[in-house]
Amino acid sequence: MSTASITMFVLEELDVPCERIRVDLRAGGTKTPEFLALNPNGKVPVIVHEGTSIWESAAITMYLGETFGVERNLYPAPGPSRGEAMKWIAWSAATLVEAVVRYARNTTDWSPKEQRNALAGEAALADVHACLKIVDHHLRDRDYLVGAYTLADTHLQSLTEWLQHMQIDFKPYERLNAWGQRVATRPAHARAQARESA
Ligand SMILES: N[C@@H](CCC(=O)N[C@@H](CS)C(=O)NCC(=O)O)C(=O)O
Repeated sequence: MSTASITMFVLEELDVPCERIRVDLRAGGTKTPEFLALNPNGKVPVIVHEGTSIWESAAITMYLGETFGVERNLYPAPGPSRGEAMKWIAWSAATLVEAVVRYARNTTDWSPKEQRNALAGEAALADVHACLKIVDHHLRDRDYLVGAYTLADTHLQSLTEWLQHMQIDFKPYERLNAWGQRVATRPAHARAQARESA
């Protein structure tokens, strides 16, 4: 499970032919000269399409959405709905992930003990819950983030599964939980999960 999972779920939904290359993060697979030539940040995910490398999971989801998703009814055509999809993808990758990473760095072995700060961890957890409350409220009168199911749902679902894995309490978010269950029934979701655990 890593940020690359998001791209894997997106590709599974789109069902476009592609070569997937597994990178061993613990063995320094993102720091080799070959990898750094594709992504100088030394992080997954990165995709190469028509000879161009694209990194940052949010940019990848949006790029794959506009390139392959519109004709498959998985990404809105240009216009306000497209803007909404981009809004949720960017928000997930920037605002929500920032709070979660801050929480993890202050409360888990993501950081050495001497760098952790319990109060900063508490504040970060409050920020994570504020984000989850926003999505839960948004889902009060709709089944998906933007009209019918889109790659914005794929992107956010991958992150919320990571949050659940991190033991963040989802009990207060009835609508978010119902949305998560709806998304999890998609065949592509099951295929991606099987691929991830293979
Ligand atoms: N903002 C980036 C974050 C990517 C990221 O942090 N990837 C981590 C895995 S979750 C990574 O590749 N870490 C390898 C390393 O730092 O060596 C994105 O959304 O794509």
